Order: sequence, then structure tokens, then C-alpha cells
Amino acid sequence: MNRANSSEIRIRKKVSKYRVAIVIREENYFWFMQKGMQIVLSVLCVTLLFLNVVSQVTPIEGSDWILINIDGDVSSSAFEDRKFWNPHVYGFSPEMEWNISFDETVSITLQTSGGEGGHVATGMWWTSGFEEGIKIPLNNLGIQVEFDVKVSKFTYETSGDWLRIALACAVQRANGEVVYTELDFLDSPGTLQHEKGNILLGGDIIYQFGDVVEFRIDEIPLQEWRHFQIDLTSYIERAWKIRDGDRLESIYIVVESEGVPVEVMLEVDNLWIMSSVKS
Ligand SMILES: [Ca+2]
Repeated sequence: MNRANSSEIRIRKKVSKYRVAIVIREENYFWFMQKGMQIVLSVLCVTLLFLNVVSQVTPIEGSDWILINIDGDVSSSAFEDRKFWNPHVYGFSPEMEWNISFDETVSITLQTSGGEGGHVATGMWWTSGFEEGIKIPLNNLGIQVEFDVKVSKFTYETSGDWLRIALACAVQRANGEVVYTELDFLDSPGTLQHEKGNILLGGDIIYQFGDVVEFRIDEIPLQEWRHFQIDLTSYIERAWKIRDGDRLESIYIVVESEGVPVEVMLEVDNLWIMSSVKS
């Protein structure tokens, strides 16, 4: 058989005393190689996802964590809950519908029919949600955040649409400027391909521009409660390099979309913010 003209690749394998010849066609060989690569990549992705999830629920180094906020478990009257959780909407067209209600948990719904983008948000602001009623200096404190979330609806028209749900925080700097760090736990596919992010290059930044740095921390399934425990200081540090004079002014859950019909429903509970003096 002429080797050069052969479309077959011969692999010999020594098994014990016997020699076994496996003859496979080239196209099959490449098919096997491709499948093999797919399996290796899948295992890698699952492992990375597992490590990522585990890292979010591992207790954070530090002791004497002090609770910063009030009513994280939505246990007050609906009137009081609303005061502590500061629900609001920004942007969108007038025909959009949104609702944030309080009954043991926080329920958020958003329905848009196109037009302008915007966001709905609820969570803890220093003015009403923080126990001390002051912004928290970050230069010598670690901040961790815990919360439970269940998303029951997350629909958009096309995969190119821009829809995301995140835990976000605002930090005011010494010069008065406010910067935002967002940790997305559910994104539409289009969100993950933004030119101002590095997800396509294997990074975890969805968007970085101006006063926003947005990380991807998870992609949670629908209809299931998920618990998060997050070392927020490490993300703020990565995004902005914490400096003297930086003060935390809010931490909240936000649903953001831009200009297309979307429908979202989710519940949030047990949003607790804790601080600890850095050792
Ligand atoms: Ca509750």
C-alpha cells in the first residue's frame, strides 16, 4: 500500500503479549480527535464552573464580621421593607411595566416592549438600608455580601439582546466621583460578547468603560434558589484599586436591559452586607 496515497492511519498498540492493530479512516480519526477535544473542554468548563461556585460560598478570611444593613431578610412590614430596600426604576419607555413588592422575600418583575434601555433596582443604600446611616470607608475594611436569589423568567427576543441581572455596588471616591462594580449572575448571550469586555478572550469582564466595571460571576439556572457569598472588596479592588477616601454607599440587585422587549421575574432574600477590619 502506498503510504502517501493512503487515506487510512494505522495505530499499533501493544496490549500485554498481543499486538492489536486498530485501523481507522482519516475522517474518523479527526472525528475522534474532535470529540475528544470537546469532552476535554466540557470537563474543563464544568471544573471551572464548580471552582467558581465553590469560591462564592467559601467563608471569607477574617473574623468579627459586623452586619451593616437592616432588614436583609425582608422581615419587616411591607411598608418598612419598601423604605429599607429603596425600589426604583431608571430609564425605559413609558409603556414599560415594573413592580417590586415585599412579602417575606423581594419580588421583582420587569416587562418592556422596546424603545429605551434602563434598569430596575432594589437593595441597600446608606441613607435608609445601612444601620448606621453613613457611607462605609473601605480603606481598612473587608466587605462581604450574602444573598439568595431565584430567577423564574428571563426572556429576550434574540440572542443579540442585552439583558442582565447583577449584584451591584456604588463607591464614592475622595473627589466625589461615584464608581460602580457589578457582578452579573445571569446574562443574555449578546451581553457576553460586548467589545468592551473580555469574556470572548476567556476573561470575566463583561463590560468596562467610564464609571462601570462589570464582572461575570455565574450563570444561574431558572426556577432554583441560589445562595451567594461574595468577597466584594476583592472585586472593587480589581475594578478600581481601593484608595483612601473610598466609601461604600450602596449595594443592590439590578436588572438592566437596552432597547428591546424583555420580560424578567425574580425573587431575592437574605441580602446581608458585612464588614470586617482587615488583618
Ligand atoms: Ca425572608
